[in-house]
Amino acid sequence: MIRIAFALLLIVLGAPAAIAGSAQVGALKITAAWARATPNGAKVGGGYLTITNTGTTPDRLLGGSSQVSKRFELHEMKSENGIMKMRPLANGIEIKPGQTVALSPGGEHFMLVGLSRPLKQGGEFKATLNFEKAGKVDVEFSIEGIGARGPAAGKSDAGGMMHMEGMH
Ligand SMILES: [Cu+2]
Repeated sequence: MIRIAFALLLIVLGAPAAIAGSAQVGALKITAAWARATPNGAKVGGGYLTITNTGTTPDRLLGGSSQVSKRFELHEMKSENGIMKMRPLANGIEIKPGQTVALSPGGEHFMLVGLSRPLKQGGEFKATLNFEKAGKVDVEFSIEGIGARGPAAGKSDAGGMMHMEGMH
């Protein structure tokens, strides 16, 4: 019984690291990191995620880098004369204490500029986020369909199952 309990404990402790799309640095929790698949030959792609500040001081997402693009820029969408345009966020995005900020299609997003390979649905890539106070943290972005609105449901559950099977 003790051995079984210990094995279960290992699974529970090991699970967070195994979940793609999540990370934590200091008081900042990052979840649902995903990107849209890109057509062959595309030079840019969009990346999205959710950040929650569980701490007592504000922090700021300044930008980052990715394994699959020359630049990993923070952009916002703004309507100008009825036309949606995007532009770089020079000062990043502030996350106040207790606040949850979601980057999403049609809103603030990461722009992968100068893709070194197409983003293929079902794959993933690693990116590093840079926060003003919390510093740097690596996150795995899952790659969803070209028209996806968010990360596929149940993906993290599947990862958990694989983890458990590995214990046998
Ligand atoms: Cu953009």
